[in-house]
Amino acid sequence: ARSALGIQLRRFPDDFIFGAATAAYQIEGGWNADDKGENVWDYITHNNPNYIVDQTNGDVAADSYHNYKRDVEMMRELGLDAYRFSFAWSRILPLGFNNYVSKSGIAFYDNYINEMIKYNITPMATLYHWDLPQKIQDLGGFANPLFSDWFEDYARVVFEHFGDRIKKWLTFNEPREICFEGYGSHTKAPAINITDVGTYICAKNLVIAHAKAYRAYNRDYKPVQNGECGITISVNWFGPLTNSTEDQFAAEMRRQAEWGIYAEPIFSKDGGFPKELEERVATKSLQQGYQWSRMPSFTEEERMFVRGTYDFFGVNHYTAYLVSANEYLTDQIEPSLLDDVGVGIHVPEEWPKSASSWLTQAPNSIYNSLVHLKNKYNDPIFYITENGWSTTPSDSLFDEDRVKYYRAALESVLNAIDAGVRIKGYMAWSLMDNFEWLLGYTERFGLYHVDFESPNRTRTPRKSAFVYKQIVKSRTIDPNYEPETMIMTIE
Ligand code: GBH
Repeated sequence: ARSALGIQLRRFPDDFIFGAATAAYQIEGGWNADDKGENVWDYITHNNPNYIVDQTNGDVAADSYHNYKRDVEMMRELGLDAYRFSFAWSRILPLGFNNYVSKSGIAFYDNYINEMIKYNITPMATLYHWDLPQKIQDLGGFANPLFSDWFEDYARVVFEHFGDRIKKWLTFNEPREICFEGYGSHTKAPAINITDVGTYICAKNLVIAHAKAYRAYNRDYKPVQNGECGITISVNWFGPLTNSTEDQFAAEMRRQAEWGIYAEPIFSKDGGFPKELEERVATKSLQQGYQWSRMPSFTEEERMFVRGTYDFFGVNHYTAYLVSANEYLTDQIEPSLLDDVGVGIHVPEEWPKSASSWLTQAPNSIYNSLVHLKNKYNDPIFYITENGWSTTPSDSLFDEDRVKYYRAALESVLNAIDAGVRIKGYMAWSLMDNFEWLLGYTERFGLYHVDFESPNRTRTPRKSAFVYKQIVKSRTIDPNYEPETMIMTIE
């Protein structure tokens, strides 16, 4: 294929899957529709409205509970191969446990999935995108070792009802955000903020829960349903600030702290937590007066149980940071994960800035991340399960920065493919604007703008939607493509 100016363009493989992603709490609304139970985001936003910058919540969000047909229409407009969404545990099991399954919860997802299937859109489903039933939180949530059994129970209900149509499963979305932000810090619900052990205890129980669900699927559903199961981990790139040995080691420590804690037990040959981090935390714990390491260990049986429980590696990738052993150090709460690693983080001024403080456009960072993971974890199959760019609510529909970001990101995917990375698909975050957690509706990630003032939450395509559509259709990235109109149709 050639661009308008006659440049030879690289092509995505024919079987490469292009899609877009969302998450239940961020789009569905219907927070108490029928018999749905309360989850940790319902609880925190209702009881502590100031937790969210604009004091909003996901009670209605984009109202996909009622607009799901329009959502599928948008997928068709874009010509998507796939759609990644998540199930709300508290909609399916309102009481948290499997003694009661909601008929209306099942019906909602049946309708949504059937509508996708009708138009040949492959569903990719996440079992858990942060909306824990509040009752399970009251029992300690991810800090309770029984959590893994309750998660397996829930997973089995979902496999049982939907596995005939869903062939791509993700257990958890972003363990780092669940554990570090939700338990070791306070920037996600349930905001436990127990900095010394919160992240580590959650991490261990989470990977065991993942393994129980994976093994349940493998043993009892896969033989008939024939799908695949993985997990999505947030992997931003952490490279060294300089080529010094110190900075390279600092970057490795930070990678272990950011995603190694969750990836190593599942994807590495030996399993268990990352070794250098494990040693560091053990040493510091003793110095700090603990008689045990703040990072729990795996028994031999647990290590083997978790190891190898994947069919593919789901990667959410947004940005990169440069890591230094000596520069840009900031004071950290002691004891905590970030104090344990104790490295400095830097973002070069020249990397373009989004509306989100944490998100800049870093050069070739998908390639850097995937090549690293390929070498570290024995060449697994990858899907990019999220990647996207934020703008502010007042920015125009002509989202030039998002267009630039997507083009650069997808070029980086092609670079990875050229380097032999086995990457099979890419999901843009997000199909539409949605509830951006602590930032409420103040940051927008959608290919489609959503009018949160209008009762029916009108969706309107941005320029990036047209550009993405053209990429999906042509399987190439034409740097000069300009949509002729802003009127969207289904082809
Ligand atoms: C993803 O997380 C989520 O899966 C998705 O639900 C979300 O909407 C999307 O990104 C966009 O944010 O500056 O201390 O407040 C991406 C990883 C890590 C990004 C934490 C936001 C905020 C940290 N996230 N980060 S802070």
